[in-house]
This record gives sequence, C-alpha cells and structure tokens, in this order.
Amino acid sequence: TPRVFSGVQPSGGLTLGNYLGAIKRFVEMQEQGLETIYCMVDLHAITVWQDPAKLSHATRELCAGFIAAGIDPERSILFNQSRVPEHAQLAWIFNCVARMGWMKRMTQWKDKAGKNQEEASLGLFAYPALMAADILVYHATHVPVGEDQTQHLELTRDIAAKFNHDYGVEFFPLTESVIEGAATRVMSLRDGTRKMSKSDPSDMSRINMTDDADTIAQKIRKARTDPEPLPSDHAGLAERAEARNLVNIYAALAEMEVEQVLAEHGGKQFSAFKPALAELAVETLAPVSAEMARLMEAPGEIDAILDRGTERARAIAAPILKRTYEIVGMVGA
Ligand code: AQP
Repeated sequence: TPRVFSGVQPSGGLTLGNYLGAIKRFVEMQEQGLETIYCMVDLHAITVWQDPAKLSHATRELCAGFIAAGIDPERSILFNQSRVPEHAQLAWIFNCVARMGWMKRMTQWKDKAGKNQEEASLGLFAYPALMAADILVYHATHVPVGEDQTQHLELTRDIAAKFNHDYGVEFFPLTESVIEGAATRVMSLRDGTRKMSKSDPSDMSRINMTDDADTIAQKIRKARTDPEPLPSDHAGLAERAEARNLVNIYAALAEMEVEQVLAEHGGKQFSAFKPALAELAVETLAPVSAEMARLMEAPGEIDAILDRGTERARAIAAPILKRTYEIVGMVGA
C-alpha cells in the first residue's frame, strides 16, 4: 500500500516556493486518502547554522503553516524530526552504505558549500543520507517534492538498492518522487535562473507566507521581467525565465493550466499582469497566513500536536529500525 512521506526544513519562514512546490501537494495527497507523514526536518536545518530561538520558532511556525494550508493532524502524521531518534539512527547505517563519490556529485552540496567546502559542516555533506533515512524508516513509497530534490530522491533509491544488495534482502522499497503541477520550481523574483529560497539574503527575491498584502504587491511589482508583453502560448515563454516564472506562479495559484493563463493574459504588458497576479496571490495566501498567525497564538496546542505525531511516527519507525539492525547483525536488536 502506498505511504507518503515528505519534509520541510525550519530554516526560515515558509516561502511561496515551499507552499506551491511542496505543501499544496502534501494536502492533495492527504485528500486522496493516502497514508501521509509530514515532518519538520530540524536535524536537516542545523546542517547550516541556526540561531536556537529562531529554530524553535520556525519549527512551530512551519507546523502552523502545514495546518493552515490544510494538513489535518488527525489524518496525517505531523511531527519534528529530532523527536524520532530512529531517523538519525538509520542515517548512520546509511552513512556506511552511501559512497563519498555519490555525495560529492550532489548539486545541492556543491551549491550550498560553495567554494569553501573545507568549512562546510560534515552534516551538510551527509544531508542526503539522512534524507534517505527519513523516507525509508517509514518504508515510504511516494515522496512529493519540488524539482530541486530529484537528485536526492535518486540517491535514496541508490541507497535502498545498495543496502538490499549488500545484505541480500528485499527490505527497503525503491521510493518514487512525485513532482507535479505548474510550480515544481518557483524561481527567485530577482533572478529567473535561481530558485526561490527561504535562505536567499534578499527578502525581495521571495514571497513569504507571513508577508502582508502590501508587501506581496510590492514584491510582485518590483519582480524582474523583460520589456516584452506576455506571449499567447507556452512556446513564447521558452527563452524568458522571469516571464515564465510569473505565469507559472499565476497558474499554480489559480489552479489553471499555463495555456489557459496565456489565453487570458497573452498580449498584456507586465504593468497590467502584475497587479492581477498580486491580487490573486493576496487572495490565495491571506487566509493561510491569517490562520497561521491564529495558530501561533497557542503554541501549546502546536506542541501537543507534535507530541501526538511523534508517538504515531515512532510506532511505525521503531520496528523498521529494529529489523534493519537485525539484518545488519547488531546484537540485542
Ligand atoms: N522554489 C521552489 N519551488 C518549488 N519547490 C520548492 N521547494 C523549495 N523551494 C522550492 C520544495 O519545498 C520542500 C521543502 O524544502 P526545504 O525547506 O526542505 O529545502 P529547500 O529545498 O532547500 O528549500 P529552501 O526554501 O531553498 O530552503 P533553504 O534556503 O533553507 O535551503 C522541498 O520539497 C522542496 O523541493
């Protein structure tokens, strides 16, 4: 039976990229009646420095964001990663299965470590092995993610396959990524070649789920574009990264096909399209951010939801870790 797992890092506030690329998909899979497990991956967040108070705040706010977006903590399991030690335990086993060469090829590692790899944390290098453990400690079969995670999902399959091969078992499933919709890669509002990211130093590059209406409108008004009007079909967006990004965002927010958006707005100047996009963004995001703010007024309730989610997650993860230890030959498992 299908089992869905995915996570988001509490490494800052939620962006429109996280919302459209990931969280909206999470809600859809829950609505399809699948078994869904969603995690605030705090252990991943600390692979780069996090201020402790901000990390706690971001974790609770992320939980509020999930719920405000439509995740029901009864139907889905909602928890923070560090509370379920089985993730880190399985990650160690996977550190011993994965190869250095595999990790060195990861583009996220290369991007985030930058030129100064010697100064990056060991955790940042091992990040994909922990991610594989997050998924496989539940024997999850489907992982909804944005396009930037494709390579990590392939690595997860490689780790599962090598474990199964090395120990001569058919134990870990080969997980499939689910990358769907118009917004699998939302780009920065300042640079159409970079993805929108919560850790981008420029706040103008992203829309945060907590931005107010004026801020959203201002960021969209100032978003970088070219001087041409919108094309009337998809092909006309091919060489126009910034224009394509704004049209994709519109399509994802409106739950329309890109062709439909262009049928309505093709030929318009950005001076006309941007206000329509801003209005749509505010209309769609305002109820979510208002609900997030309301939930954040009762952090005790959020913590209680995470407590309950932790128990339910451990009930699945613990037997899978125990079986893994037995396969590996750990005495007393
Ligand atoms: N720009 C994006 N477009 C579509 N999907 C995106 N995701 C992230 N950015 C975009 C998806 O959101 C999920 C959670 O991401 P994450 O927080 O675990 O890590 P990330 O991909 O590294 O996201 P950020 O916002 O860029 O965070 P930082 O800046 O801390 O690295 C994933 O499914 C991701 O694909």
